[in-house]
Amino acid sequence: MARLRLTYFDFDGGRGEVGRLAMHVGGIPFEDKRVTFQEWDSMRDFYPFRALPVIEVDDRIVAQSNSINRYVGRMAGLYPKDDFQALLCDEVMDAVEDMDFQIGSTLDLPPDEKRAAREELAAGPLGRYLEQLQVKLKAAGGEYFADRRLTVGDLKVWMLVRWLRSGVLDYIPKDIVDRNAPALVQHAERLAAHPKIAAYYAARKKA
Ligand SMILES: N[C@@H](CCC(=O)N[C@@H](CS)C(=O)NCC(=O)O)C(=O)O
Repeated sequence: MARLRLTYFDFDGGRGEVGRLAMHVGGIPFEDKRVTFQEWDSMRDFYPFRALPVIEVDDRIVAQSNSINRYVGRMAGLYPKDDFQALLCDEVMDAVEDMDFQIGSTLDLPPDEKRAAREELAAGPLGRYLEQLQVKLKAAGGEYFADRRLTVGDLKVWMLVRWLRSGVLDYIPKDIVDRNAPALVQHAERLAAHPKIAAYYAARKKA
């Protein structure tokens, strides 16, 4: 088996957390390399797209979170084999990526611009995306987004939902998910209770 090393920032969330979590759930051995934002400042220029996450597979380095999610998802048994179910899984991962990009673009704005950009996001596209993700979840059977079982698509949506509900994003109401897409809250609770996911975060708390 190839030697795997996933590099991302040291917090429980974001674009790199899906790949890490998928490998833990699937029992795939890998090196979990976590870097501080300060370290990243001097590393950035050496990385393919000057961004994280990246996965190293033996001596090859590969970027782009959703590509990594599909790759590790296949290894971990968390990516559909059926082409149509895979399409459903990809659709929600890319929809979340749209939102990650839009929210990410506000992170370094000056306070007034940040407020305006986030209020506009919350009043428009974010609510719409959450509602549509809920529609997708219901169409797929209500419990998971594809294949009627846990996939990397579920993990990716969960990361967005957790981020929004954590309240760390000023000017984006922390109840935006609860108001627009309550089924995503139940989905989040379902994932948090998954035995392997719960064990992973319990171990992280103790570490
Ligand atoms: N499309 C890329 C986006 C990657 C990205 O923007 N990563 C952020 C962290 S989530 C990053 O590396 N930020 C640090 C920087 O831009 O210097 C992906 O999906 O992996």
